[in-house]
Amino acid sequence: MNDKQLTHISKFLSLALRHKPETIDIQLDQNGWADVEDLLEKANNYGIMFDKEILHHIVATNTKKRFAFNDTLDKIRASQGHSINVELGYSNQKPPAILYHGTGEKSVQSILATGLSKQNRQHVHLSSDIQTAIAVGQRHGKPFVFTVLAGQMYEDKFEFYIADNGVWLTDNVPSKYLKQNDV
Ligand code: HQG
Repeated sequence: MNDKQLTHISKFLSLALRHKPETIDIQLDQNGWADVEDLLEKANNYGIMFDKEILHHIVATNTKKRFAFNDTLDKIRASQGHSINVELGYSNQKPPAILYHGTGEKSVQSILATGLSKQNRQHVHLSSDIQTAIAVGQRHGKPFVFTVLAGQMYEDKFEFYIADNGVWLTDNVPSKYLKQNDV
């Protein structure tokens, strides 16, 4: 299987495990886990052909480590990025003093006016390195990176979580904690 085919399956997994499990008639439990056998069977019925070996390969090699198995390897979930309501079970954790958020230049004024909000997802997504933020911003056109005063927010009792793949999550970022960066 070539890289293009693997990316296609990975995107399909993001759809099924983060946004629309009903597309292939699978169910996620309250913590976002899907049964691996069920996922494989329903995906194949839907015409997306891959087996357990390929699934393990994708989970292991995915650049952003988007997916994770449970300890017994019979369940799989997305580590973050959901639009559907799941309880990922990450505990509140002290973030680094500074985190970054990449966005499109067209959203900057609105973000300055109302702060960062989670839009369709379950959290606002932040990264500890600026390169990741630039790459995330590029998905939205000309990229723009905000510095987020995460340490100060934490002192002010905002909660932060770190997903299994290292992405930092929080509920919202009021604009007073944002600084602008030109990239
Ligand atoms: C923006 C990808 C106007 C926000 C990435 C972002 C990430 C506002 C967009 C993960 C706003 C939402 C998430 C406000 C926030 N006014 N715009 N008040 N507040 N926004 O895709 O952070 O590849 O839901 O800046 O790598 O871009 O899918 O969030 O531009 O980790 O694994 O609203 O998705 O990971 O866009 O990306 P998104 P995101 P994957």
